[in-house]
Amino acid sequence: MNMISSNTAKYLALEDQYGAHNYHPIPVVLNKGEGVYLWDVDGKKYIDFLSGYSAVNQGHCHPKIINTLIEQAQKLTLTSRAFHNNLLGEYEQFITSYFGYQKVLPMNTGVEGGETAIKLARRWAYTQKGIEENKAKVIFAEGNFWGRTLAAISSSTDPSSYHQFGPFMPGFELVPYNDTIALEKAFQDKNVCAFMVEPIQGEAGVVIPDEGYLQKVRALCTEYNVLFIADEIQTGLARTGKMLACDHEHVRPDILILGKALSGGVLPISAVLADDYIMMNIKPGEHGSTYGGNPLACAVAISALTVLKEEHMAENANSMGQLLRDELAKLHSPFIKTIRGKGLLNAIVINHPNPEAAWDFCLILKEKGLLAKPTHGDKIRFAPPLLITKEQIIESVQKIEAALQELNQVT
Ligand code: IF1
Repeated sequence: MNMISSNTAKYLALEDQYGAHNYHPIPVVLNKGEGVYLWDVDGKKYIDFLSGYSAVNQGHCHPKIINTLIEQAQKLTLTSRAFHNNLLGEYEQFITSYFGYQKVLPMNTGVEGGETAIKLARRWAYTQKGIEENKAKVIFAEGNFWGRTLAAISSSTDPSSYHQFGPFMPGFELVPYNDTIALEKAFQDKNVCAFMVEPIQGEAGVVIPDEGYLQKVRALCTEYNVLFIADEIQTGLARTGKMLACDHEHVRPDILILGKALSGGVLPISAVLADDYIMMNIKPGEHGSTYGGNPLACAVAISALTVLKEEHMAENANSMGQLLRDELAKLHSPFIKTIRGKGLLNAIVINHPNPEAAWDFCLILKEKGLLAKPTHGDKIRFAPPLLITKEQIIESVQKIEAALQELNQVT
């Protein structure tokens, strides 16, 4: 089932010997990407159903984004924030008007965006809400994932994220996801300053809350003067069929965190957006990062955001996602327990006595020319780039169907 060429094995051996073993990747070595396609070192072609965990929404090596990267890279890549550069202000104006916020704080990785949002919330708590210093609390939802830093894992309910990395960040509390009764109860504590939540939980296996959940979160945050922080790092940027997943319920978070596809998969770019009453409480020299707001990132982000709208990727994600779910349902496979998703953020839950079945299924999919990877055991994320066509969806489902027929024989 899982044939690995000697060429591929050579690359795997290098990583095994010289690299930390902090991942367990699908055994494929890729060296070229274009649109929805990836190629491995043996020239085999694949359809990408992971999209770099939603960092490659615009498709691999999108020509407009790559041309922007090349052009800017030959001019100026980094000034640090010790000085100004000609692109930061233009980018800040572009992205704040694109999403409708007064200010943006540019960072690099998604988790830095999360850390920044929490620092902004705590600072607002002490300077505006009047919470006693070092007493501010932030509420998170069970099943959340917002990165790998010590603060991020301090809010995690997944032992593989936090086990043996303690001690943990104080002032973080948890409520069940999709439960506004528990959330309102937590808001009775006057020291609560923010609720940080993913509109759809990605890592948990594409967990979609009830219709109206986000509207209730918005109303409760307003009622109790608690900041609504939306982590749209994975769900944002057209992935769920709207520019933001919050747009499905027409809610506006107080703090919006973006990352991943903000660069189209070209380099790490994140952004935290908020209005002045939140953003202006951090004074010069109190937060930042070496690469935050670098001119190369500014140019690439403008291009990546422009492409999303120019190529109507949210609309395509909406229609292609519905087609994918409909075609998967038609398979009536006994091995698929659940099909769920919004736009092109989807997952199937594998129904099989063998706990390794989802992994084995992804190995068979690889042989059929489709790349996906399980999350949390039995769930497999199906999240191709947002420019996927109807023909490519049909081709993908044919590969999935063939793999399902083979699953029976191998596990
Ligand atoms: C890994 C998971 C996905 C995220 C949300 C913040 C971040 C992420 C909703 C942090 C990052 C990545 C991290 C990467 C794999 C991937 C992932 F499986 F880990 F959980 F997508 F679901 N908020 N998710 O999904 O952004 O700092 O990584 O730029 O750590 O293995 P980052």
